[in-house]
Amino acid sequence: MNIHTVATQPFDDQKPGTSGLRKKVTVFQKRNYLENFVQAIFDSLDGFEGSTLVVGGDGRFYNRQAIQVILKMAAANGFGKVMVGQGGILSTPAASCIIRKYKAFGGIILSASHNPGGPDGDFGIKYNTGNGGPAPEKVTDAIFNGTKTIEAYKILEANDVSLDDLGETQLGDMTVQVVDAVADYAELMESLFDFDAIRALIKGGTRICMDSLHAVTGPYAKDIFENRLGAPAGTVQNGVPLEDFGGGHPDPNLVYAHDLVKVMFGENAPDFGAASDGDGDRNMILGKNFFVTPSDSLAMLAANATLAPGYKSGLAGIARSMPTSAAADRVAAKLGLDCYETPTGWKFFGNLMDADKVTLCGEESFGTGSNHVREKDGLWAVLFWLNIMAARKESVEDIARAHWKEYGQNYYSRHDYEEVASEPANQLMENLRELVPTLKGKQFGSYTVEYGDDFSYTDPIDSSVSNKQGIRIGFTDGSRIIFRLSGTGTAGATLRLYLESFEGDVANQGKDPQESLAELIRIADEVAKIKEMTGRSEPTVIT
Ligand code: VG1
Ligand code: CO
Repeated sequence: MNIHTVATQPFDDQKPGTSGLRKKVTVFQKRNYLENFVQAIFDSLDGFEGSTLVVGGDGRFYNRQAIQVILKMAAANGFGKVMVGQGGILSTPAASCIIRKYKAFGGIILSASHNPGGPDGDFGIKYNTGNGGPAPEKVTDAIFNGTKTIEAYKILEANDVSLDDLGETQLGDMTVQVVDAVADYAELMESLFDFDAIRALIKGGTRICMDSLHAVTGPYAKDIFENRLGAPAGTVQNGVPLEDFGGGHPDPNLVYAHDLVKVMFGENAPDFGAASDGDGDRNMILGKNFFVTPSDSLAMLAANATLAPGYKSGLAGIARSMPTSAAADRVAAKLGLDCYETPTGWKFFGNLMDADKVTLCGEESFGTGSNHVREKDGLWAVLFWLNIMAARKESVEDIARAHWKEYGQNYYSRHDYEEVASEPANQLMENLRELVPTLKGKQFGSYTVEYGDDFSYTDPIDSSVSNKQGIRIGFTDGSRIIFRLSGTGTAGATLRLYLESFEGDVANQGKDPQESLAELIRIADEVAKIKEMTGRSEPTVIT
């Protein structure tokens, strides 16, 4: 066996963000850049000798090259086996499923999720622990510290391994097993949802349209919807994963999933539409001419959860990220469940799920999931909705309106100012950090400030503290304005403004959220001077 120890020098920009390390492809192509980070991951781990690592990615440009490096480094560092998805493909939830099912030591997922791909696009890498979930902050901190002092990495000198044929090959002392990327995941879905009822729904004429945005869910969606559930061929559109996502932006929102929006808001629209993101962990749910906000989706899944076989005995609790609307809190209150508020990023849900405190989790950014894996899961949410529609025999819009009638409606919107200059964006946040605690009691139009702070979270299981997780302004009627800087972008800064208000009166529900939230939008600009500081007259993306 020919193991090389290669001398290297640290890079100073390898701090993992909300979801792993994300950089331009050209940065990852720098000599030793990927290798350093992978070695830092391995150096942060104890006791993996001879054990199994799961590896796969969203199929974007550089996925295959990166996997070859990781395989040779895993072999040189002493792993016993790597399970890799066929063609190097694994959606993020499928990777989580495989780590758990085969009790792997952990996994490496190659994805920059919703960020564009291709030679000039983005690439990303993250480590998931043995529970199948994103590494918690103490692990990502250890990895980051490792990248600052690294002096050498270990790699096996060997030929590339074929990733296209199922089965096992040897790489030094390590076994590489190429596994079916879809089968284990699809079986897990069949165990949670009533596939017979969904099949009958589709057979009965309910039309669905699933847009995979040329990203990783294509093969999963085709197998599940078209093969297993009998939906007609063509139900999955943009279903072939491409290295550059066809030049698109694999972000399932009303702006970037424009093909789907055209279909669902066009003439003769299908009954149900959905899209998922680059790595398959997020989802957008649409009805005929109808958009379900992700915060509402979490609340509606929770309220109807017992209709799905996997959740028929009820939920342990619900968790949502801080900027996610409080719609889920209302359901939790009514069902007598605990509800947790965490910082943005799925890694904060892991401890709560492992301790069986929560079953469902969700984020406003089109991410929903449950304890079936330890990642958010796009197709899972789609199947959950179809299961509920089949059980209730109602349309998406009917289900949503009935929900608002019962629980009230949390009007919600997120405004993203993408790729603004970093310095003024940081300044804007600094200004707010000082200003908002002084606003208590202050009147803005019809709103009175109840509190202003920078969200800090203490994990209820391990007591770890995460500070500076977003500026909040809460009003006495429960409305909220939140400001955060994105931790997933790779150019400049992205400012996210989150707005929420509550409407209990059925006559005022279902209106345009931008109109219902207009006063809060104005107050947000008055307080943060967004236009002045960013030089932008309007957001890049409104959802
Ligand atoms: C965004 C979302 C966050 C999500 C994260 C990773 O983070 O807001 O809710 O968990 O992406 O999702 P940020 O820091 O840019 O706001 V994914 O699909 O990229 O794993
Ligand atoms: Co994603």
